[in-house]
Amino acid sequence: EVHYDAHAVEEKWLPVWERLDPFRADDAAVLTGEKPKFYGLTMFPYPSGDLHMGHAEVMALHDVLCRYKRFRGFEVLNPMGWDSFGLPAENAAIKNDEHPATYTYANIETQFTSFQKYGLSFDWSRRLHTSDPEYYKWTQWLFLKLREQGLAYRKNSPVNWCPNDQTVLANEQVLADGTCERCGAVVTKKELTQWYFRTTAYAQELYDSLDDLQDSWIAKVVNAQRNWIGRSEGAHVTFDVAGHDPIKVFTTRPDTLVGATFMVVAADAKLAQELVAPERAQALEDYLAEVRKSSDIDRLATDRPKTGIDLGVTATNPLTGEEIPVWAADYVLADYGTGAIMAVPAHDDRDGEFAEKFGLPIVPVYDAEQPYDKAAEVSRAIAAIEASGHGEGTVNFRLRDWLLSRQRYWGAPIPIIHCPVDGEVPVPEDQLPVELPELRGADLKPKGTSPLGAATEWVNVTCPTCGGPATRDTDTMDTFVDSSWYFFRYLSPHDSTQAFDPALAKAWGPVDFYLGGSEHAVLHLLYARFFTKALRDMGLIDWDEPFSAYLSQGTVINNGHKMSKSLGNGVALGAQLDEFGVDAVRLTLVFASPPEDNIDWADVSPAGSAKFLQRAWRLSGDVTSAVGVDPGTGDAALRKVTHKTVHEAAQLLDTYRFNVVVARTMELVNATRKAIDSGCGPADPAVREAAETVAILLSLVAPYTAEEMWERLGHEPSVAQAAWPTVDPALLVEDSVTAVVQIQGKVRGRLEVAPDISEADLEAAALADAAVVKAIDGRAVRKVIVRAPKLVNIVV
Ligand code: ANZ
Repeated sequence: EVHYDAHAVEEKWLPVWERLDPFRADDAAVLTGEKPKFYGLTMFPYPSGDLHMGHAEVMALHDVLCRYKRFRGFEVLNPMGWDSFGLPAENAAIKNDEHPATYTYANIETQFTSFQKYGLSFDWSRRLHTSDPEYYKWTQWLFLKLREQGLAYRKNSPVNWCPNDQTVLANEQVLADGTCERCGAVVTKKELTQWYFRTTAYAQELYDSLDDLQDSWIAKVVNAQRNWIGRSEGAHVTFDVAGHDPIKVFTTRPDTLVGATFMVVAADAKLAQELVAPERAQALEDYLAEVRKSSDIDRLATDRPKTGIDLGVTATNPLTGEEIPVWAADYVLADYGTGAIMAVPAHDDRDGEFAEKFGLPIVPVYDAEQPYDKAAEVSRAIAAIEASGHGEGTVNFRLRDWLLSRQRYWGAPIPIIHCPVDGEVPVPEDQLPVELPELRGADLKPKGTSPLGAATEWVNVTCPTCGGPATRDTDTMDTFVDSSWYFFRYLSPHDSTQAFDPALAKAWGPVDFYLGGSEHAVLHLLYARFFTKALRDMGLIDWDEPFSAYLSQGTVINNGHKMSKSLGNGVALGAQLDEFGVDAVRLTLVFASPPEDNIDWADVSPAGSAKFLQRAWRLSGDVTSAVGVDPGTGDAALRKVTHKTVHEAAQLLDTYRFNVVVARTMELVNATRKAIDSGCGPADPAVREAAETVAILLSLVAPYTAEEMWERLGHEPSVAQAAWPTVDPALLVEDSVTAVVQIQGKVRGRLEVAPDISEADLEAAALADAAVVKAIDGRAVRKVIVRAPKLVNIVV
């Protein structure tokens, strides 16, 4: 028996595939409508190190679907590139004392080689890197377009500041425990002038259109998006203050207005400074110094002792007319709602604790023990408040604008020039890209201002408007900006005249299936959705959502734990590939579990996968060595298994149950082996049909083995270009089904019957069955209920 050498097979087919290039996506076929399109996208990697087990998993899973869609007649676009700007490269570069570009592009080459060896069906002609000037030129262009629309602006505000990375962080990059997503340091606040994207302009639509994604996106991600956007219905209510503008609050419980016995303003909101009585100003100052030390998460924690100070002013409760004190505290956040609340200590826990601590009055509005129709009462309260002219019903979102400025080097420069005369001036389009200055040998260590400030020649420019001396903006963009639109750039990655071709976007968009890690479930997806809606409103595309279907894969773990250096349980992808071969590793990852579940590497067997692949491969040898032997007549039982497998595989693939497809393929291999060894023999045409089907199904997961089988079966490469097997419906019909016979509701017998048996025949067969006769035991049959072909119910 010839042994199948995985590594030799890999080396044999790689150059063939490169020559055949079967995965290049044909724009013309889609533009003309000649073929239906399928745009499959999987998240592109950061070029930090070589590919790892997580990449291997997501890429293997995604490849199954893309290869399948190609078989089904779709023109498939499956591109890959690198998210190559950002902190990981910059930090590694600082550590190794080299330029981020050196590190980045060396890693990209390493990863590219690994990707190729891994046998994925990417269209490499569309490869892109977000750190290439030909890419970030258009990132900068998009920034300017958004600014033109009023969707990019600068403001001075307290920002999340990582004292370790010395950089600003978006809210999304601060973990639930108030630490930096990247380095774990406790995040503090700092006042800075920063660039923002106005994501809040789309809050309502970003929230509402989740309804349309409900069925095609994995549920937990839809929920994560909903929670992040955080839609609350309620009312704005205004409270008059003598000698001052009224205080406006956002409340979800306008029905409790009569119980609002005091107000609380965020201690760090401007409003607190404006309201405070002169004799309380110093107290506020002292309190504020304390508040600045704590994170938003701490401030909102319910179990935290309440702190605050009386601002020495009062406001009028518009419903009771009573004068109520106004306090400042840290449990009210400056940038949520209006930064001020009406406190209802009887019905809100935090207000309650605050009132107890400071001896403020507590007035119940209703008896919490009694039934209370909250929704109705809220509507009624809103109507009353509106009638009184003290406010109106409103919707509030937790979503904040997206802070995109970074004081780091390795990112796309913000294409703005600051002129003492003309203010903010956009870099003219024909001067894009604003290329990063090389800064060789410069100190990139974070200092709180951008290292680009040191590039004097680069910074000092003439103002495009007045020609006077001006300076470039020295901040770079958050890398999430780069990845918010990369799926557009894949459509024409080398187009030097535009970010993307609207005709191609119309033809290929939106992305039909997106697979990626759940760590990007909130941020990246939300930002890509925001960009898409903004581009639509600029008239550049005609669709509303970027990703029609979204799935996040599970994690590859080991011995029940996330792979980590400290646990020493990491599994190196390279070593696995060396030991078992690409196909065995891919098959193991796809077979291990449904795509969304974690895979414990301790529970799977790449050696078992390799063995199975050998078994499958041997079928092709048996078929060809049988040439010259008398052909059979087409073993009916095997043909049925084959056709049923293809039929089921299609349904399973359409619903992403890739692991079950592998299981069915294994069953088909077993059935074929049995037919060869102890059935119709290898020369029977049914065996060839089965072996060819195995090759096609296997090509979704184990392309090398499949290609090798396909060749041995006498076909030209590539199996990826083969036709998907046509299912003969006649072969799907079951020969028999099991009918259950019940007596007094208890199962007393089972019969194998024809699926189209008549009710009368089934009844007769049931009453004649020996087990049933015995169970009836001579009693009179009073009634027989027949549901052909599955059930007979006998009452005695
Ligand atoms: C009075 C009231 C009575 C409230 C009651 C709640 C219960 P969500 O659902 O998260 O939107 N609030 C408003 N602005 C705030 C801020 N900047 N910082 C902290 N808390 C703030 O929550 C809205 C509710 O949270 C609002 O409704 C307000 O308290 C509080 F029995 O008003 B409520």
